[in-house]
Amino acid sequence: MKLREREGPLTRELLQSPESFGLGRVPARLLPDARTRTVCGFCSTGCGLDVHLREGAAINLSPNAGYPVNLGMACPKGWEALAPLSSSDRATQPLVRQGGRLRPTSWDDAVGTMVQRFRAIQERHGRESVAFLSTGQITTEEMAFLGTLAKLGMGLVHGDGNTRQCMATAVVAYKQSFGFDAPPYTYADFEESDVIVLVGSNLCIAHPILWERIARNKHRPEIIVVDPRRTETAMAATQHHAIRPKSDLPLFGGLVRLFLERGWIDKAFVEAHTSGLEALAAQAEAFTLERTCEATGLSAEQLETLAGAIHRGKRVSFWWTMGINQSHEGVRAAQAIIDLALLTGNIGRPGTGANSITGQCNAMGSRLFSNTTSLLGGRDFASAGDRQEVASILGMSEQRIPHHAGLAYDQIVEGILAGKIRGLWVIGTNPAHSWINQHDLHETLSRLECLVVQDMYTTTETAVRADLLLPAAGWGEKDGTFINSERRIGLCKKVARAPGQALADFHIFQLVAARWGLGGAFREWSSPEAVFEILRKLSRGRPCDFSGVTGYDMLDAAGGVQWPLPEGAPLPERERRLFADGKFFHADGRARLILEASRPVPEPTNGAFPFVLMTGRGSSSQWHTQTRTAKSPVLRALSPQQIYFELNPADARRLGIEPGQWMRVVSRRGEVRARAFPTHCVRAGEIFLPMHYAEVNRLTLAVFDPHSRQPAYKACAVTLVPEGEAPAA
Ligand SMILES: Nc1nc2c(c(=O)[nH]1)N[C@H]1C(S)=C(S)[C@@H](COP(=O)(O)OP(=O)(O)OC[C@H]3O[C@@H](n4cnc5c(=O)[nH]c(N)nc54)[C@H](O)[C@@H]3O)O[C@H]1N2
Ligand SMILES: Nc1nc2c(c(=O)[nH]1)N[C@H]1C(S)=C(S)[C@@H](COP(=O)(O)OP(=O)(O)OC[C@H]3O[C@@H](n4cnc5c(=O)[nH]c(N)nc54)[C@H](O)[C@@H]3O)O[C@H]1N2
Ligand code: SF4
Ligand SMILES: [Mo]
Repeated sequence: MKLREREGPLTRELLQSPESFGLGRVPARLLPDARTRTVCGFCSTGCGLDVHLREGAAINLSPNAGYPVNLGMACPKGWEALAPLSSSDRATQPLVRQGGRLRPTSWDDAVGTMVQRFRAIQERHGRESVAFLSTGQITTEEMAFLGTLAKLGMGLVHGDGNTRQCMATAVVAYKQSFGFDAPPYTYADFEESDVIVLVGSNLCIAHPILWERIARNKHRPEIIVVDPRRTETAMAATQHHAIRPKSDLPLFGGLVRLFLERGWIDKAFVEAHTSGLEALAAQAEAFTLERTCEATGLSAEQLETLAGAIHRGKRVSFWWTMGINQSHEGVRAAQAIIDLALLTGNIGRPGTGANSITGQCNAMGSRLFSNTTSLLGGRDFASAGDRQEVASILGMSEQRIPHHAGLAYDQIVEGILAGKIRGLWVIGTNPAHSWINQHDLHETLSRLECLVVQDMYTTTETAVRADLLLPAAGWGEKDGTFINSERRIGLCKKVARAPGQALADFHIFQLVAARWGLGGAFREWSSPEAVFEILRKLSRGRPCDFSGVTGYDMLDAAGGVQWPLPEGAPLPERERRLFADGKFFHADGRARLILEASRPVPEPTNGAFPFVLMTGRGSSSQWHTQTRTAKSPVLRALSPQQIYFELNPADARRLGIEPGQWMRVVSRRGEVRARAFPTHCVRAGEIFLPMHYAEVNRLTLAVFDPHSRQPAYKACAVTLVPEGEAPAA
């Protein structure tokens, strides 16, 4: 093959190696029954899937019955996980922009060009002028490789992930409250609770198998949903409290005050295991019943019903997702939920917890090992001790490690606008669709001197803007581990051959390292399992210690292992939760009670923009920007193909809007055409648009939580205009 003849030795080796490229050799563990277990590559539930193989290649799959997560169940995306791999728009060879068009080139040329351009930019504008944006959807081994290569090798200072759009709020809330980013629960808690409080979390759509776990609860639980919308989950609940958008902090602050006032707290637990009660009580003063009712729109009776259920519960679990995280005050809202769990002693016991449910298959891996917000292993870039520890484990100089975390996603975008960042490497995320305030972002990306995009497809909104496109293998085409929401490390296996010359991200990082002249520094990073060994070492002694996981075979045999599992600890039980001993990760072992005053929403509605726009997941068959799920005919058949917005039938009647009518949804930043879907799921004055359609983020407002810098995708002001008319001034 001509292209291959032009490749350098490492590239040639990778392109010929059956392990990385083809399926020439079938790992021994796959042979006997022509079926192997892997974990799903979509959501953070982390279901176990059996892949059925013929001659070593996947032909079909079914949910694994023995896996402790999904117990034989899978959602439509899991069942269809193989479909996106064979799509015709797969990136099969590196592409480089020449004369305005992307043209095929060799791996050697592509990686050479990337290295040469990034180096040139760094030489002209300083090390900080090249940054990366990565993802919660590659393996932990790949994330660690990328973060270490970029920051300790290539000297990049700034790098962030799409987890900023997603989990940053929960991370900061946990770090401040518990002393470490540690979701405490295990999925069995869904089955053990007698009261389940779901806040801004639409499990039926976003985590269907976790909803199935609730359905297995034998304690006839009270299921309480706090969500402005009457979602599929709210419909199935026993209580639904439709609060005003972004009034979660007033609500939970109000509950904290009420519980303190009535003495509905677990005094012994609070005294022994928390600090900050006095300051909490002082802050809680402001959250009066009147204010809570006014801010949330709930009546005093509704609040009483909610509070009473939590108070009477013996095992109360609180769960939250994007309704909380994507907010201008998400961190403090999450902490108010944590406060309530701590005050009532609902933590560390079966069926309890202040539990953030994460989003992507490996968001949890990224939280620990992407080397973006925190230094490898959940450490702190600013701590000399932490830097020293990492340097000695990696056998690299401490001087190479930046002394601060670097810019957050929005600051990287600002940096491009300001001309400080001129080169960007985007891996496994599609910001041109998913980032907030899209119009500005598209303009911003066009200012880059060099945009490198590493993706499975050539057609994503971001890939089409690339100067250089690196074709990546996807889930199922490579080995590695994911960490799910309940901290379970699961093994992903290569069951299909990547098309054309596409390479696993792992191997692309190897090529970049070699070409950058770092081959020696990364000699030990020779395979995913070798890197897993390095990660084990990096985890040792940390709260996330999994040094007791001896390797991939153990993960495979055990059905995944939850961290922590220190070396020498007994073989894992099926389920584990944190804080059973009441000891938290702050130096004094105590959890912090943190409450702050609520702030007004940044963009309130007014006469010109009278509707609050919320965005989020639309169906269980659509994944994010749909680069993968839209490739499956089955998933396409299960979800609306045209963009639509939900509005209340009363609003539709008042404005004379017919079901299915095309309307313009207009915000101060832009507009989209979408079809009206009148439904009582949203209240009058509120609108919901699924995030899966490319134009949605034209409308959203670039507002961020000040502590987590997570975008507030779930509230901005819009108006509705019939096609052909101008918005009222
Ligand atoms: N099918 C499918 N599943 C997915 C994904 C997908 O794209 N498709 N993505 C995965 C990822 S990465 C993530 S992060 C998760 C997200 O999972 P979820 O967070 O459950 O999903 P969302 O629809 O974004 O938001 C949840 C709910 O928040 C509500 N909400 C909006 N504003 C507020 C508010 O102010 N307060 C409260 N209490 N609620 C509010 C919305 O009405 C919505 O019902 O899903 C994961 N699972
Ligand atoms: N309006 C609005 N916007 C939102 C949200 C919202 O609720 N409302 N939610 C936000 C949230 S929570 C999230 S998580 C983000 C998600 O936003 P994105 O990360 O932009 O969404 P994805 O479609 O998952 O993009 C993943 C990309 O990686 C590629 N890919 C998949 N697997 C691999 C792989 O193994 N290697 C490589 N190199 N590439 C791969 C896919 O083809 C795709 O292009 O969206 C955010 N945006
Ligand atoms: S619930 Fe999540 S992990 Fe399970 S099959 Fe569906 S997408 Fe995959
Ligand atoms: Mo997410």
